[in-house]
Amino acid sequence: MVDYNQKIKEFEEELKKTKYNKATQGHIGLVKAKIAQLKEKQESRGVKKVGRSEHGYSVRKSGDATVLLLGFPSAGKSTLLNKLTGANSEVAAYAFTTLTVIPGMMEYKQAKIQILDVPGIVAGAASGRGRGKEVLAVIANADLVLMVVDVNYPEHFPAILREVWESRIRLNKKKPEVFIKKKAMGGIQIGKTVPLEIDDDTLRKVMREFKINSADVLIRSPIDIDDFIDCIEGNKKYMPAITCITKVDLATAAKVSQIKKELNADIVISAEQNLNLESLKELIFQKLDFIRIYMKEPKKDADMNVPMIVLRNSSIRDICDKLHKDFSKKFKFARVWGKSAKHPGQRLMLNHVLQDQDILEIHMR
Ligand SMILES: Nc1nc2c(ncn2[C@@H]2O[C@H](COP(=O)(O)OP(=O)(O)OP(=O)(O)O)[C@@H](O)[C@H]2O)c(=O)[nH]1
Ligand SMILES: [Mg+2]
Repeated sequence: MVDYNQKIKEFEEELKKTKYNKATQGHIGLVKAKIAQLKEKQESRGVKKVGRSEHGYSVRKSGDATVLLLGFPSAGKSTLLNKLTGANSEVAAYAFTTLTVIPGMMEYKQAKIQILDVPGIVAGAASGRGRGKEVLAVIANADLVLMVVDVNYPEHFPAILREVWESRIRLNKKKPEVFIKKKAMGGIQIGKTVPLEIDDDTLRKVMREFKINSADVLIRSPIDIDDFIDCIEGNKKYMPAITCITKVDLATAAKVSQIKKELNADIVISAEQNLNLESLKELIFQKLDFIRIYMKEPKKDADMNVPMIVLRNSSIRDICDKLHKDFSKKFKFARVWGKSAKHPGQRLMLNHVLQDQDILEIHMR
């Protein structure tokens, strides 16, 4: 059997030795493409061996959005969950106290936000250490990742980022606008609407490494080589994240602000001492990027007191699914007033994307 790990290591060593510049970028692109492919192969072999059935926790999503707490063992995730939601997840001074997914519900500004406490992850989690694979798989179903870092272990932070990256998740990054249309022949044509660091030659080399020899490529975002490989593979998930440093009661103010700067963290808290927990709630609310939709019944005025809280870019279908499990089956059409409507009361169908403060009237069969 091929030792993918060994090969990946060799290529990574080579990357470390190569300085990035105009002359080497083609080679770097190629090596990165090779690493990406080896990792995919390694991943698919792992799945075969373990069997899908053993994979993953089953968590039912509920509420208006789901936030996942991610951090090393003993970082303070369960303590934080309990404080934010009034849940009762076991807290203890030893590692791996939490062994499964513990949900809690945080109510804030009329939004119901589900928070999931999961086992701690460690370096190597993405390739199966601890319950890492299962934990990281839960992220894919969340709407926001809250990374929890113990102020006394800042070195855990880059390790978490690495595991998340390995799990095909890209944090705080919009999906790059790159469109690749494969063709049977004709070579690789590249169109760009923005100036790029990488040259066309490198892009072509990388694509050929992925066995794409003919394609029309349109690039509308300022991407780097890693972004481009992500776009070719097309299996990455892009989602928002918050970096939170906790247990700041255990460090001096000077140390806290130094670590905050080093990690470029969003907020510092102490769950135990109730420090900055309200600000954290507000930050979670902001990051989730909710919009408000007012429901209206035919021939009646809209209820402007209690909006439905949904994530930005929600469609009429998302609202229907939230109201009742078979609303979208019985759906006939909808009328919309507000920013997303071309004219007041526009007649629209399930795929229409709503905007903040739209008024929605659903007509059923
Ligand atoms: N001083 C201080 N201690 C804290 C704080 N938050 C948590 N702790 C302590 O840190 C230890 C670990 O806390 P947990 O909440 O169980 O940590 P966890 O991240 O859920 O750990 P695992 O479930 O093992 O992954 C416990 O002894 C907590 O009392 C805090 O803000 N300040
Ligand atoms: Mg825990």
